[in-house]
Amino acid sequence: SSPHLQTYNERAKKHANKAAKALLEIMEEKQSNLSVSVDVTKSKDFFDIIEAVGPHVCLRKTHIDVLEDFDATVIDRLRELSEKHKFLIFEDRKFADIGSTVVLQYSKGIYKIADWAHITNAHAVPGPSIITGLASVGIPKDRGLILLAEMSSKGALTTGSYTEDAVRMARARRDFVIGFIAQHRMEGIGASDTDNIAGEDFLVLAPGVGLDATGDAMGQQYRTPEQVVFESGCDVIIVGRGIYGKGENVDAREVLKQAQRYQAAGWEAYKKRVQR
Ligand code: 5IU
Repeated sequence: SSPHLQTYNERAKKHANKAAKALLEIMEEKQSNLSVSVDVTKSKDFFDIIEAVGPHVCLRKTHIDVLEDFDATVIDRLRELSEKHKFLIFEDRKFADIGSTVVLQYSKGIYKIADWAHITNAHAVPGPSIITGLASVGIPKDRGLILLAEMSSKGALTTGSYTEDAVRMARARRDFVIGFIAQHRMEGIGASDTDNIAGEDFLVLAPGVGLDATGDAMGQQYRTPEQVVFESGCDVIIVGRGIYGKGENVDAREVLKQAQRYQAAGWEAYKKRVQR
């Protein structure tokens, strides 16, 4: 049956990519398909949020380059927390350059993303060479790549044949591309009769999730965990401001409360989806 009708555990057992396998196992174990996204600029707020939500999330999504007080200790602490609370780290880097450049952006510079991010993501716009480049760094480290197949923002150009081509690119590199940022399931999309799509299991990570708001002032569009996980079959809900609000002077109790609320809503939608 289609992967979204199987349990995360069943899928974990079959997945060949280690990062995808680990993520699916953590989701089942922690009963959480919630990824918290933390776009804050101060490392104190950044860590206050992670400490509060740690036990409730399977994945933590970072934009490491928005931290104003970044230094190497941030990575050490992030790693410690990832082990303590058992969540993976997803750097939402959205690589978009030619293969030889993304190799450098992924492994070098001040962030050295490949050293600590279990998962990162890339635009499909440069074509397959971007995957070749990132895979040359990521595969030896057991990393996983997510392609941007659909964006959540209003007027996004990631539609129709673009989305199909992104899925075809992923299909050709299933050892490294573990899924998509998208709003729907993607198995079989754009496949021809001769493509071997049996066993295809792409994780769908969906941003643009909110229980209280329908959007923001800059084109973000929100759907509920029920719509995203149950109706559209996505696997992971990515929630930012719905959990941490403005992200300044973080109120840990409120953040915890919201994380629990999203965790419960996401898990309930998943249970409803896989019940048979
Ligand atoms: N994000 C999106 N939509 C997308 C992609 C990434 O919102 O299509 I690709 C990111 C942007 C932000 C987070 O880091 O997901 C959503 O945060 P909020 O839940 O605060 O809107």
